[in-house]
Amino acid sequence: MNQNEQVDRRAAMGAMALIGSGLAFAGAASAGQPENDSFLPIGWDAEASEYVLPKLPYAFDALEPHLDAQTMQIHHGKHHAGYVRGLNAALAALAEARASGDASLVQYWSRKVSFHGSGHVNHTLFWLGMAPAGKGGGGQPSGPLAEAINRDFGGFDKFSWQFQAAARSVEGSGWGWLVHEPISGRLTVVQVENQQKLLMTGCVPLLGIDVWEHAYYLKYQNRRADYVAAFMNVINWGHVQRLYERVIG
Ligand code: MN3
Repeated sequence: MNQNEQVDRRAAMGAMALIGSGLAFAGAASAGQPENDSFLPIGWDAEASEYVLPKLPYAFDALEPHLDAQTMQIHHGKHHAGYVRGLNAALAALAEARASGDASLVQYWSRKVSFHGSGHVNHTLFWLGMAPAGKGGGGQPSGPLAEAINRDFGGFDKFSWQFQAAARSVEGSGWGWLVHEPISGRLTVVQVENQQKLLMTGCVPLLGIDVWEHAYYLKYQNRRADYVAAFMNVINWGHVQRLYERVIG
């Protein structure tokens, strides 16, 4: 890898930090630590200096019946893998575009880096935000996260309604997210279109639900609301709590 590519990768990582994913890369920086300490293993191979598809933290069928095995397999192995490939390719193309001095090409590939990079981070957080129902998945949060949810939403049920309503009503493809807004220090729910549009700069993503049709269509067809309701049964609140506690320090 030449120096330009290194600079571009650093710039891309900086750009993603700006859209609220800086926390995720804290996990990448601690890759040398024991595996169980790597609480956000974003797929990054430091030796090859490229992004890689992280392994799912459970079997493809572990989230049945809420999320079916075939959807999980295709979503992880094809869609998420596609964002990883797209990100690596876009970064290489961006370096070439900059070297060529063509500003419109630089803009084009910057958009691709933003889209695929966000896709990679979003999906990593999505997998980690789930666990088998009754075995780490479902229920309600506790500790500081529960207190913050009570403070900022008026209780878990009101949060749950807001989160599901946001996810259900995304126009087209996108995500519903629970985020920490660092200026006010409050939690809020936001919609994201595609992989990154509408995201407020600086917000730190804590829990996301993918509402692209590829996330649910095989099992739920057009019934997005049923998929969103089912997702509530597999939320890994332990993971979200650890993430939140690290964010608020
Ligand atoms: Mn997806």
